[in-house]
Amino acid sequence: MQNNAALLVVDVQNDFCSGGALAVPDGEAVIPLINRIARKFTTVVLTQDWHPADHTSFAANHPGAAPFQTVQMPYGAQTLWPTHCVMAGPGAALHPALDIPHAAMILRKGLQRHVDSYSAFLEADRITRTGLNGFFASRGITEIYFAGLATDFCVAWSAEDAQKFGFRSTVIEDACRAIDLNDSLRLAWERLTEAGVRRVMSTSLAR
Ligand code: VGL
Ligand code: ZN
Repeated sequence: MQNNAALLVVDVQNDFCSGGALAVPDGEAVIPLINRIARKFTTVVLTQDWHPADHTSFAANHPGAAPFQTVQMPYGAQTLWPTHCVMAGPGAALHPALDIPHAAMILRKGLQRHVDSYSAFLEADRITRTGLNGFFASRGITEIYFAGLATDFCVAWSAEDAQKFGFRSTVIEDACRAIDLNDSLRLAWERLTEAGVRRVMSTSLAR
């Protein structure tokens, strides 16, 4: 892979894998594949969903609400989730089988109590930047490949934002798994295609 291309490995954390608080079906299946793909890239960044225990995306913090319900936040609709990826807790840790020693950075997102952040670039208020855009830009990265969990939430939002920030963005489909809530996977691919994000299988990646 060219040195202007980076890999973003999204939220491969215990809570999104089997036995986790918000387990993505077959989530851990992406790990061996991601470990192999990562070796093709000089620049790899990992993300961690990283919430305070009182985060407003947790159904438990809305009296009477249940997980997977939708509520209105000042920035728009917000799905309520089971309590997951509580900062520094075991569920928030990267999955122990993830093996990417040359990852340059780990970016944490979703730290603000009142704002969720599926995207690794822009929080859900669509204003607050994480700084990742600057990290990639200052290293001369122009292309970003995406893998991880979940296809239809954090991967999709990150890839769409990356494309909007001017990076040529590609989702590696077989290196992701989806939550697929209320048709969210189909809608995510529709949005990604509309935004100009490319979709490939890992077998088509150059060495
Ligand atoms: C995610 C729901 C809530 C994700 C994070 O990583 O896709 N999904 N928080
Ligand atoms: Zn989250």
